[in-house]
Amino acid sequence: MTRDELKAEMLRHLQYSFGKDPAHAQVRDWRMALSMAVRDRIVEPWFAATRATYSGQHKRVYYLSLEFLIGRLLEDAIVNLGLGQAAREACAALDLDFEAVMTDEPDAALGNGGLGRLAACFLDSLSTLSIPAHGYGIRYEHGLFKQSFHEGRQVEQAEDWLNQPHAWEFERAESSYEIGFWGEVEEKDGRAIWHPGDAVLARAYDTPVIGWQGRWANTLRLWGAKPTKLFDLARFNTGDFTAAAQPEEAARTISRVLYPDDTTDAGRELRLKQEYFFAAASIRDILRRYTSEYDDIRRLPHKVAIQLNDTHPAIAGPELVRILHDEHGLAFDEAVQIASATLNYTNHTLLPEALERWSEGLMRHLLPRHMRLIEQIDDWHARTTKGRTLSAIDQGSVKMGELSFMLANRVNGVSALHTGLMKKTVFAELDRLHPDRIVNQTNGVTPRRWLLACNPGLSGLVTETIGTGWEDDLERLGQLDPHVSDAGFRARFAAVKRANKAHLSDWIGREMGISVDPDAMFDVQIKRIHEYKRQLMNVLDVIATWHAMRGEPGLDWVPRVKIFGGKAAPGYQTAKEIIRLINDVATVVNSDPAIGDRLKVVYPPNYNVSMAERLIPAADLSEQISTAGKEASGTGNMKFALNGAPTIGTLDGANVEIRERVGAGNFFLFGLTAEEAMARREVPDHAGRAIAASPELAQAIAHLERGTFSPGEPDRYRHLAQILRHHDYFLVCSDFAAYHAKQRAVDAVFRDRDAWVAMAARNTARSGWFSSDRTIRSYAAEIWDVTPVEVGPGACVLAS
Ligand code: GL4
Repeated sequence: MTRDELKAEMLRHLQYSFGKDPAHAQVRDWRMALSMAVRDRIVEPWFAATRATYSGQHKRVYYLSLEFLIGRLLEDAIVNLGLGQAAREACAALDLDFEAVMTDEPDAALGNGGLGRLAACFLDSLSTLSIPAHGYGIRYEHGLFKQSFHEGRQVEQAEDWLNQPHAWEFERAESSYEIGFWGEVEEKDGRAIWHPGDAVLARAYDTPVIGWQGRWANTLRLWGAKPTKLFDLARFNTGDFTAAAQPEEAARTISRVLYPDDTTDAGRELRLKQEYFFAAASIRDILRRYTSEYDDIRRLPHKVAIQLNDTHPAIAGPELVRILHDEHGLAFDEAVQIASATLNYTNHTLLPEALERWSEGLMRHLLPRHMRLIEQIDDWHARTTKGRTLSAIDQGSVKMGELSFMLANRVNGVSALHTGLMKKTVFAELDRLHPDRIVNQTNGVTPRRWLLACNPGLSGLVTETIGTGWEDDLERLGQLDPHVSDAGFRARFAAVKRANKAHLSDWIGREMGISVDPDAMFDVQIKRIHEYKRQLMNVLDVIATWHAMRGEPGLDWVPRVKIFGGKAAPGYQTAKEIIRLINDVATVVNSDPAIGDRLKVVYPPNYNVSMAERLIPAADLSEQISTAGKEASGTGNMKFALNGAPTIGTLDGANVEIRERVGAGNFFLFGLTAEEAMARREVPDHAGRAIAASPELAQAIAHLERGTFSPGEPDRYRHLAQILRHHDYFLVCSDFAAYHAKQRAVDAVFRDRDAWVAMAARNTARSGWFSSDRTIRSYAAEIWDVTPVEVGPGACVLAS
């Protein structure tokens, strides 16, 4: 598509789709016009992919996830379709600022963090690999809350991305399913019939997901909740207008908000309703598609693989058994066998508070038939495995992890370390009963978004050096390795990073009014705020460094900009205190004349996917400092390495594999291992001992207690200090000295510019394995038993 064709399409859409005269069009109108023009190019490959799947009777993958953190879609589509140049030129020809048009798009923030973003990367890779697939989730009206800071404290506001038309979705009013809740189960002629007491409609909204070079497109189908009857006219006519609108309100509530927490079980009836709502609608849709093509329901596992993204969709298991048994009339055992040959479950965390449990009472009340089936599944498992000590029902609650495991063909962890820990801890007993069921699938990230699109400087250099083709074959980055010893290549690599940093400095200056030196080290920690991720240890290092700088202002300090980004779950008080502390420390440090440009703390509010795309290409150092054994994998860690930022990190999650691949010499390792961490917790007063052994740590904590960063309110950080001294479960104190010392080693390498650039470039060259294409190929081979559909080179699939 040429510039002129694209421009003409934009003008056509502006006028005929949106009824706007170019003379009066705003950025938003132009952005919508461009989106439509680009979207038109997706529809054909999308149809063709669907036709090819039907005609070839290919097996399909269904990825069920309560979160899809897809971010902005316009640039993604432009990049995948190779329309970058045409789009830039068309915008220029229309006198539009291309970047302003791109950044006008709201982030679709239908997820909290890594788990949701992983689902989005997987969709991208499934399309790139031409694997027939659907993502299924909820079309939340309000995605993750917007974060702002007031006097350093996090304030949450509702997010409203659907306040304006969403350019990428197609509403499918005809694809609606009635989803029941509550009610009774009737036993009749040996069969169970569930009569729900209430119901809502699940209506489908489809977003095409285009793969690399537009060769294939899959569908992200999100469910919106609607009332079964729109409006209570009788009540309206009596003048009770509020009551008349009540059915609509009650139903809509289900798809209204994303739960803003990815580590604790929200424990609310509404959350369970959301889970059943989307799982049931998805299962219904999957079976409708299957039965439209095939007669024998027993062959379901040959044509369908369902992946449960954590336990949030776990109720899909009992729902599938219910439909096969109650509605299709299969014997119970056979129904369970077919369901468990179809379903797979990914575990994303071992944190006890995040392992979902639902009270048996609530489950029985809301989903009476399912609770009965869960008991039977539990019995079936005990009967068929002789694992009688093991149950998914425990002390009045249903353990969704155990239930998902029992009903799965494969269960996977998301990094080698995490999978090993799953086998050793939470699922030890189940692993013993089913020794082949647990497999590892180390996470990955899409290189289209996380290198090609977000870092044009570096991707340009890569292409100039090794040619194209790496975009969907990321291991080719390995060909860069020999170039790292070439001083010319290193200089260009350094220039790209410098330009990205200058760009970010401008943005920080504009957005936050903080001036930062682009030649300082940009040290970045961006992720949800959580005690186990140890932002607190990072900020203690800032305090210790600041203290040392004040003590010896004459020393030749390596200038650093400490960048933080991330949201805390609204109810997580300790995390919110950490946020406030970072902001308070920033206030003191950034205005300290004794420090000047040598240390700055920057914490832009409302970290999201788009901000990550801005920060990662400009990072020098990647902070991956979780307590070993707690971060299941991490995916940010991969994005940083890919963009040439070495890691300072613990042996946790996928850090272990990153270090193996980039080489121990290109990774700043510190801290206790997972095993050592477990042992350390048993040592009496481990925190006190660590504090006594580290004057820097003792001093930093003393600053908290003295109110150095909370003038006039010395108690503000007493609680954090108490945690450090007496309840340091996440071993901040035990790891602090090693972390602080390793940061000085980082300084030393950074001082040697050439050594640093070589290290950074090796990180890029050796990160190819962390492509989500590799992850998806591995799921396809080891879990789903699907193969990519053959498509012609360079063109969209044949519409045969
Ligand atoms: C998470 C893990 O915490 C994170 O380490 C992992 O990378 C991600 C995707 O597998 O899943 N688990 C939960 S819960 N939220 C996450 O981000």
